Amino acid sequence: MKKTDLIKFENDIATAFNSGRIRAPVHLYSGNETVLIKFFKKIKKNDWVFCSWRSHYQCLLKGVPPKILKKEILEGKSISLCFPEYKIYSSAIVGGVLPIAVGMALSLKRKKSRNKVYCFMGEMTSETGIAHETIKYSRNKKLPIHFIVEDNRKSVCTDTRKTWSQRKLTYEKSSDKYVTYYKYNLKYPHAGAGKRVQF
Ligand SMILES: Cc1ncc(C[n+]2csc(CCOP(=O)(O)OP(=O)(O)O)c2C)c(N)n1
Repeated sequence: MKKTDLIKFENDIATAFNSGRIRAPVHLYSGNETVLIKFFKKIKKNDWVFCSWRSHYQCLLKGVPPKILKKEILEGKSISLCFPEYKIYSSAIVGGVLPIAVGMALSLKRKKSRNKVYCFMGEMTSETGIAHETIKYSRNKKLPIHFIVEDNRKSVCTDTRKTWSQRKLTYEKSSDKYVTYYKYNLKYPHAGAGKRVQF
């Protein structure tokens, strides 16, 4: 899938949301297409991907057909998209997928599988206790998992660095076997597509 396809998909969802055709929250991506396309080149079909409420790009890049994805989103499932047949799972609870992703990695290790888990999270999620514990546990137990911290600087409308009085976030600039960090600029608001929609 190309950068322009990803952007077109999100723009299409934004239009559907703003016209009141989606009666549940949507969290759109923008500005991180190139980095995600490059990252997904190493993710194999049988690897597992775990995401947050913001997961349209990961679903598309993991192989979920755009038509099927759009249907689920129009039905109001954008914040918790799960497609086990494509090995992608998400949760709208901050930190919710992290222990599940670690459990999956532990299971893959016990089964001596060659597959891996990729777990995406926002930078605010990465500062929570559960993120610190799951990353520490995964490193120490040498689990087949990789965490990706996506920094758009905001937790809903709050500046993440101001919240913690911390100029440099814990995983900022991390790039090792277990954690990748990257920064991107979101053109959309935290949720929705800029127009107030009453559910
Ligand atoms: C346990 C829990 N607390 C609060 C929320 C409300 N909430 C949804 S997204 C979010 C901000 C998360 O920011 P970040 O992890 O940086 O991800 P982003 O949305 O910027 O991608 C919050 C507080 C929630 N979904 N779950």
